[in-house]
Amino acid sequence: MTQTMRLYDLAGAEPDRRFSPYCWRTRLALAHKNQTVETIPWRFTEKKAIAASGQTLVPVLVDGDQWVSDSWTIANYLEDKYPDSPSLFGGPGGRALTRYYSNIADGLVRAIFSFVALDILQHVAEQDRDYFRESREKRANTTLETLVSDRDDRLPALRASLSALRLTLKSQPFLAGDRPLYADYAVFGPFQWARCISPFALLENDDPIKQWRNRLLDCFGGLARAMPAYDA
Ligand SMILES: N[C@@H](CCC(=O)N[C@@H](CS)C(=O)NCC(=O)O)C(=O)O
Repeated sequence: MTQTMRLYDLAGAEPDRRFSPYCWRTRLALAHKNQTVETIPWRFTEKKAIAASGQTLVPVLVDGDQWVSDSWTIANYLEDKYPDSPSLFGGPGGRALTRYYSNIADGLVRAIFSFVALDILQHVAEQDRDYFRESREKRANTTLETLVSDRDDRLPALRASLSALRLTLKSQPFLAGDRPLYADYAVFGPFQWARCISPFALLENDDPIKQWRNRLLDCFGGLARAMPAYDA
């Protein structure tokens, strides 16, 4: 009998508040591949639980005796291991192009962090609070409070920086065309992360990016909509 896959998935103080931009890509990739997965709520400081993956970050997928980490590696693993399920990339050219989208999405995580960093702190589990503050303040070289303090002033520049994404989604429902592929899930991750932990409205309601985000919230029976989140 095949075992259900397990996914270590970043959770906040509430076990259902799943807020990793990288884990969200993987959740949607698994759904796209029609794979059933048991998600395990994981906190930043629970490094021992994922030690078998040989690194310290989530997502970590456990498929039988295989431990796979890193969202891009996981997407490629799923594509290669389950070739009969719907493709995440739409062929070799799509796979190569999707690497670029995945990297763009990583950049978006870094950009959005400076808007929502303090909101994340409000939601991380008690045992993670000191670790989160110390590690992120060291990385940002400032306090979380200072980092977000001018976010209203910086918002127009963030929105303007998304113009290529906006223009694309103005003319087609998904980055991959009529139906989403992994490129959509990768870029969706940072927006889903933000709405899961912050009431701050990164996007205007009539922004084609927000409308695309909402379409992705509806995919797979509303999988990404079902979690605790803000309506930002
Ligand atoms: N390149 C990795 C990045 C994963 C990552 O940064 N995960 C964060 C959660 S969003 C994490 O596990 N952080 C643990 C820590 O900071 O100690 C991927 O794409 O999966």
